[in-house]
Amino acid sequence: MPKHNADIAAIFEEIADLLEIQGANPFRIRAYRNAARMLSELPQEVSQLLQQSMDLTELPGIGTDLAAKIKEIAESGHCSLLDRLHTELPPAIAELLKIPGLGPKRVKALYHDLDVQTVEQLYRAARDGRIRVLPGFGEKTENNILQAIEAHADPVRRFKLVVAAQYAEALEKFLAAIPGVTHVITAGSYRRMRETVGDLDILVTAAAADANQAVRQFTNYDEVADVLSAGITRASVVLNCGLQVDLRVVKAECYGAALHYFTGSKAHNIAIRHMAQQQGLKINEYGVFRDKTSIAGGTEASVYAAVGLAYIPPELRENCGEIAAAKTGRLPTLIERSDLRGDLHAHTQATDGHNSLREMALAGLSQGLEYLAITEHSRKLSFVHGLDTVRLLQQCDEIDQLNTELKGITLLKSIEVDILEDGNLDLPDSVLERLDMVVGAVHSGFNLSRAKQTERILRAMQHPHFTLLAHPTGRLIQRREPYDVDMLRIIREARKRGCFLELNAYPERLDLLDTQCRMAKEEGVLISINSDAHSIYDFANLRFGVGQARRGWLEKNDVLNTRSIQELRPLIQHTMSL
Ligand code: DGT
Ligand code: CA
Ligand code: CA
Repeated sequence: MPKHNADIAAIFEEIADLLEIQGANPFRIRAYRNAARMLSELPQEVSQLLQQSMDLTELPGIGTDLAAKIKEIAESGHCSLLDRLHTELPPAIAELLKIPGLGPKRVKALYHDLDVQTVEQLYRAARDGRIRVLPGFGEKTENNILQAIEAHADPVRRFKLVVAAQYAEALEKFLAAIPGVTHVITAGSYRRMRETVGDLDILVTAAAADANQAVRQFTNYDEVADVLSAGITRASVVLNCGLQVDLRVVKAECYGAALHYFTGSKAHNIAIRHMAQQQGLKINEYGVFRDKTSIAGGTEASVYAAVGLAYIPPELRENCGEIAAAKTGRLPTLIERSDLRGDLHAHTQATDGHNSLREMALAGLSQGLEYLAITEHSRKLSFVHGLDTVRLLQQCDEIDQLNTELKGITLLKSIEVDILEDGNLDLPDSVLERLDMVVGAVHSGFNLSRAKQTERILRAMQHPHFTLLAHPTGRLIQRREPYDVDMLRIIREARKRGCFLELNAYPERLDLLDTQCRMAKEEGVLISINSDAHSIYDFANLRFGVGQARRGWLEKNDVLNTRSIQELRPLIQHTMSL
């Protein structure tokens, strides 16, 4: 297939780029660039000139070698030189040239000095401060690179907390078994229970003599794909899955200071350091110092105490008011997993769950739950066999029967009823009023305008039987943005109607968001932390919901399902009486 001039020019440009990254003769490189420019400006297609048997060396800047290459490309569609270059250089390196500010010279330096071959490696190198030290780069260039990559969609994968947990827990176990290692803890955003994690920051304690052994074993861990750097007390690796892990080994007497430093957030650390400075103290990952004397650092509590603060739990460390609260004794006593006494959102195999009513009940019981609401989808969701009136009533009978047999856990009759686009519910009142509670959820029409979406949900909540709004924003982490809705109005309506909002603990949802939990708390609306379990294993996800709730400053009292079933019943009574 004959190539157009522009195609040939592009091939020459790529050849010039790759030659430049390889450090080829500048004259040779310039010849390809000139030829590319000439070709792109040539009014006549070279393929036609060739058909007319024109001698291409008559074109400006084209010698016999380039003429042969043009002919090769025009006739065969590819160029053997470029094919060869592709085998000599890493395939993704040309991608680097697309980053604004990175020409072949800089890519060459990055490749030769830092072994950077992909955009992802470039991002890591910039983030870790390894680029600024290269000749001709500097901090500003490094920042520009970082920003340019971040401006591209999804440059480097962040990992969902639940996924990061699988890798972190396995690694912690591996590290804990290394001789000489005493403490192992994953700090960073992971410890702060962020929804997604950029990389893992693992801290271990060991005596100075054992540090290097720990680092070496770490870099030899089975799943390590790439060692980015390795020193005496620290290393960075990338696992096969693409997750970066930074390891730091510290002495036990620095543990608290190091843990505080590597837990972050950066904004929190900066604010604490600033506070320390005002008190004539210096704070870093080795301790808190007055002049040269260490006054704290063995534990995190000692670090906070040294600057006059109560211990701040990691989930609050975002510099969003936690420091002022710690100063004045107003820190919340955050909810814990063991505070949860029930779960108000679960499915069975009657719709898209995998287990029977009985199996779900027994699994809930084994997870310490005293009650479990069964909330199948309603008929509109026909693709998951959503329940109609008849099937729902049938399930109610089964639950009544099962409740007479079960000990230690009560099943609540409920439904995850679809909120239709007009705000009506997908099942008639006559059946909803038979239930212990009604959970409503949006499963379609995500793109309604903010005004319409808000009205839709408010209308649903005004329904006399409505109890709880499930996954209130509809977002799926890294897959679907929240729908546009006025959450404050919804929260205020919930307050008015005596309804509740869910914090869905499904790892892909974690919905309500942390800031919205805080908003609900301020408005006095209780949140229900629910598993949305579709199998007996999903109750384990409640811990991620609790983590998110803690990020939202929630205390035991702010959470509906910390109540006993006796306390719960009057709260979920139909709101019709209001
Ligand atoms: P990530 O990994 O993007 O999910 O977020 P983090 O918070 O884990 O951030 P990372 O891995 O870059 O750094 C881990 C912690 O180290 C961070 O939370 C706070 C601390 N840290 C990193 N860079 C700085 C810094 O420049 N100044 C201070 N004070 N702390 C820093
Ligand atoms: Ca991190
Ligand atoms: Ca890190």
